[in-house]
Amino acid sequence: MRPLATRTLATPTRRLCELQLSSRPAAQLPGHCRTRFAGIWLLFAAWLGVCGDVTGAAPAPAHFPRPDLLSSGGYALLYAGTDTLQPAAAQPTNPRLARPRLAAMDPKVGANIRLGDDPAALPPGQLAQAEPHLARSFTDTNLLLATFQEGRFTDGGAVDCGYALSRDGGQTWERKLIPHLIDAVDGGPFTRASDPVAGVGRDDTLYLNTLAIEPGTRDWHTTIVLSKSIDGGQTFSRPLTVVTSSTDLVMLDKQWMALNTFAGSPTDGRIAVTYTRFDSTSPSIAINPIAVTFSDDGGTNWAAPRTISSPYCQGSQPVFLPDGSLAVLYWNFFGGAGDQIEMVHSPDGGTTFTAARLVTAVTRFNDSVARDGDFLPSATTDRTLGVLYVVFQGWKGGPRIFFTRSRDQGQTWTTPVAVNDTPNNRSVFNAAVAVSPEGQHVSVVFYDKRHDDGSGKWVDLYLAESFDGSNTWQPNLRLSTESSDLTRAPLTSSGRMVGDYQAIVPALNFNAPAFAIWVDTRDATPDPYTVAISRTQGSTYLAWRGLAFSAAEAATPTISSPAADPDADGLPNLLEYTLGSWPNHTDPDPVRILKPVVAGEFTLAFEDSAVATDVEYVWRDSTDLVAWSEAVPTLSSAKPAADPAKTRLEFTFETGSPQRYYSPGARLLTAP
Ligand SMILES: [Ca+2]
Ligand SMILES: [Ca+2]
Ligand SMILES: [Ca+2]
Repeated sequence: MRPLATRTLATPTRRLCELQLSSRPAAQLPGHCRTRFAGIWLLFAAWLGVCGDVTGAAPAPAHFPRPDLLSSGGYALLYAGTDTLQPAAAQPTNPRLARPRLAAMDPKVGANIRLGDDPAALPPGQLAQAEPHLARSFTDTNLLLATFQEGRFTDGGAVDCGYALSRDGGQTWERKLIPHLIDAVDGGPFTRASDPVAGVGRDDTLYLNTLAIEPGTRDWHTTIVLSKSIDGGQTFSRPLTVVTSSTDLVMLDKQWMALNTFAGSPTDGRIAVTYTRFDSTSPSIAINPIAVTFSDDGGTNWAAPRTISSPYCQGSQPVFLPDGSLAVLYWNFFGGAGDQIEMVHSPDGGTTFTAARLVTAVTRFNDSVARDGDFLPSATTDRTLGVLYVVFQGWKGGPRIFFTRSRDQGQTWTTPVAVNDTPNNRSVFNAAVAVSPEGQHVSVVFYDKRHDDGSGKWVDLYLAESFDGSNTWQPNLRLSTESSDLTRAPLTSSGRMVGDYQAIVPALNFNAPAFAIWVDTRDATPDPYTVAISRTQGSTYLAWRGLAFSAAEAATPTISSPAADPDADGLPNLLEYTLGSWPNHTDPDPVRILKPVVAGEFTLAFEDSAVATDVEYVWRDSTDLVAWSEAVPTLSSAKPAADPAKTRLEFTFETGSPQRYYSPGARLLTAP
């Protein structure tokens, strides 16, 4: 039955269970560099210098949430031995006989790729993967790191967590179990594993964050661990302890990891881990607030955990913002509006937190067949403006995948909009969001039952996509070429387990596509699959204006027009947009002299957004800063920058005599 469980803990489990239940509870550039003398001219002479002079709370609830509304992983183990459990799913012997539909895919959608075979270490009959997550390198767009539960138990957790690494942009994957974790696999310290999260640091250190479970003296004992690889995935460290239960009456659950990959921000390189702390140490009331800890040394040492939410929360999502501050979103079961998503903000990246800010109230939706992430929002940010983007499943006249965003660090949020166009109110669940570095390409994946035959067991992976920062949404796209039969997944007490979450990483430019990961059952047992989704539209100034400015500011041309420079840093908004800088504070000089002036020639270089195709650069020069004329580069080039979201531009000018000032400018190719 449970080949790798070393102990049955029925008695304390039942006690704790009862306690819980009863205690209340292109830039078109430059390549050809059209230097039209029209449009918006920008004066950079002040810092560009003369050529040749180069410088360059809610009330306590009446009832504790039902166990089926709490999370997966460790917590479900609390109910082992009770009658809430159901037998394992039968594995069909000839599943292809029942396989429905082969989809014709949109050309932008790549092949569905299975991430390798089930590991030999898994017991026969326990070959289900679940709960996949995915991360991607910032420097090598072909490097992808996936992780997922391996050998899901019906009563919580898995035999192990596994990972898969691709070095060729998702075409082939090398798949292994996370080493040094599980006793029965390779002598590791733990018995089961769950809730895997992948991350890649800016230095390409690979991180796998796991909830590890072992029998304790009274109940199951939980430890959140971090495995890391500093050799590109050749080897992973022994698991580093992030935080461990102080007592078996405290169960850690549903952790999530965020890496600060924003160079130059005050907490650059910090790893933050949030989790739910199910605490039954008080005989009168059990609580489950969100807690946070962080490490500044790659996971060796961790800050003392602190509680950051009210007592009855779950589903935390930490997100570092470009200024190094930390947003943590989570679900509050007993907020002022009942079920609601909240956010706390830590300006110092994890030490001090604001009071909770309401994101939105939610009417919860649960799929009838699948166990799903009905209280797990998915959150992310862009890499320039620090807008927060959040998706979640809910109910509004039917099952919906909702989207909301905040451009002011969670103080105000847009009214949630449904982004699925599923006909007939068919079920949708397990939403995950990714957003492009400049913030305009928003990709949301979710399970969708629009192709179900009425049995309720068939799901597909679908995509909702916006190219204008979520102002408008494209028609949903099918991503899975075949429907998956949920009844091939392990049957937990709260439904068929393909996972409480899945994931997507964003496209980084037109050539580095987004990748979604999900659990698919087409090959008899649940398996992790990925699919690439190409970006097909660039960004626009208009959408940027909506993300960078409030509605009032966007309606004020002196603040938000392309030529305006509200932060008076010499960069008009149009260049703030293409360069990916921030229009509301001074940015360092983005245009640099690349080569010193020699023989009457010099080269200017800078990097701009690889997806801004509605702008062209123009140049002019002057000998006296008064009279200006068009300056035509003798040479211009555009090539990929070290940052895949950027293009490196170079313009070479002949200076002649006398000395001249040069002023780069840009103009919109389309009217705002
Ligand atoms: Ca499998
Ligand atoms: Ca400016
Ligand atoms: Ca600025």
